[in-house]
Amino acid sequence: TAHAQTMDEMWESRSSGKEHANIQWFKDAKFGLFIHWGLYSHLGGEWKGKRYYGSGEWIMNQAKIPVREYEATAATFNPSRFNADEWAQLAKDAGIKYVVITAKHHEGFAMYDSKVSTFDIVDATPFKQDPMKLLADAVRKRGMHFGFYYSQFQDWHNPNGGKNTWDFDESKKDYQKYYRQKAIPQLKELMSNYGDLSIVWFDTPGGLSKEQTQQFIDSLRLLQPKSLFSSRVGHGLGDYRDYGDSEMPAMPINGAWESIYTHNDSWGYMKHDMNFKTPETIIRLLAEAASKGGNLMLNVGPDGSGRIPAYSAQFLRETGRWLQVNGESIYGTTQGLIPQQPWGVTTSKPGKQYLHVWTRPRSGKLLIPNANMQVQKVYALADGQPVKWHKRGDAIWIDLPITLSDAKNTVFVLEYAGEA
Ligand code: FHN
Repeated sequence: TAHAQTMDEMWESRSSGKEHANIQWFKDAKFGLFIHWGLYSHLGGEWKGKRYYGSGEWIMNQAKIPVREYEATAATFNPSRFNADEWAQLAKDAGIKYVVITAKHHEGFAMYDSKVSTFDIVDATPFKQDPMKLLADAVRKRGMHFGFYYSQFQDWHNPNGGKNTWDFDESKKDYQKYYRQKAIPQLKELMSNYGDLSIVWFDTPGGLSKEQTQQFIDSLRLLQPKSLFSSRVGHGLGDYRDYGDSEMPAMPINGAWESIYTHNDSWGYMKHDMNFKTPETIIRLLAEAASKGGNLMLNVGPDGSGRIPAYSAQFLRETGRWLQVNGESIYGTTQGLIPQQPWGVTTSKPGKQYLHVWTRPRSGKLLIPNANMQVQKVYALADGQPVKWHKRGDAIWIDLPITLSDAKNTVFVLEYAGEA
């Protein structure tokens, strides 16, 4: 009998069927860097002396700033300390494999040289340069993938764009006109003038039926057939599945997917938000996403002067140092065969289980219950030191060293023969 397909079932069937021909790099990548950077970064979560909390990139909406007043802030937006090579090198040092940056967020401001609107960084600011071009080149030069975020429906600057209800009457808006006059022409600019894009990251869909969304996708595909489109294009379409913001699936998920977290609480720069996740948290989120078969895309919010917050830079580098030693247990892995345990998570490569140990049991004995695998050896990934293990019934017991070499996440490799 027919029943409504759940989102999970829909993506399950998609992953067992026809996937995008260029999906494998994404599945292997595991670690992406998201960058929210716009006019909102210049405001930093403050408007007329009042602090706003939550998401800095929503300040125009939160403070109900009229379009004309918001536009005026561009006159003093001058990110003169922006350095594309520094950002790209930081990503590289952090072990990042792909970078996605906001070309236009809900505020409607283009962070690149757009001919479609003068509300862009080249025409409206004293900076007068196109940082996206520099960043795209710097990222690709270092062997990482590059993509653009584009808010395809919400546009608080355009009278026909979604969700500005303080200046415009939502019921009078012509969304089709917005797509025709702004979103599609701008996406075409981004997909024509910035070299090969690995990802186009859509966000908060609206105003299009499923058929119209498919047409929208098809017309853009022609420009960059190899580029992956995120699922937030809407209607269950797109090439890989994005979870909700700061959402990690509870169980392993088949097919290509991504979990999206931000480094502090805001996506866009917010002066008064210091709630940065520690390297330990970042590394464990990364390992957890990999253990369930997906990627982590971690966001940073550079400020209005063009600098990535010091804590983001420091903690990303520390994550990169961990990956230098332990990258084998993350990149190119698939979901763990051993489900999440009280001590941590696991990832897989053929014949190997990587045990990501977060908590050393008091007894020093690590339990893997219901393990049918034919264990051959177990050793620490960092230094290759073998560790003792034994089997009792269905369980494997591993004798951990007195101290774990890395309190954030110590990886042990369990090699096994035959089928698991
Ligand atoms: O509303 C946005 C938000 O500002 C931010 O860009 C996040 C990032 O995933 N996406 C939207 C909400 O899902």
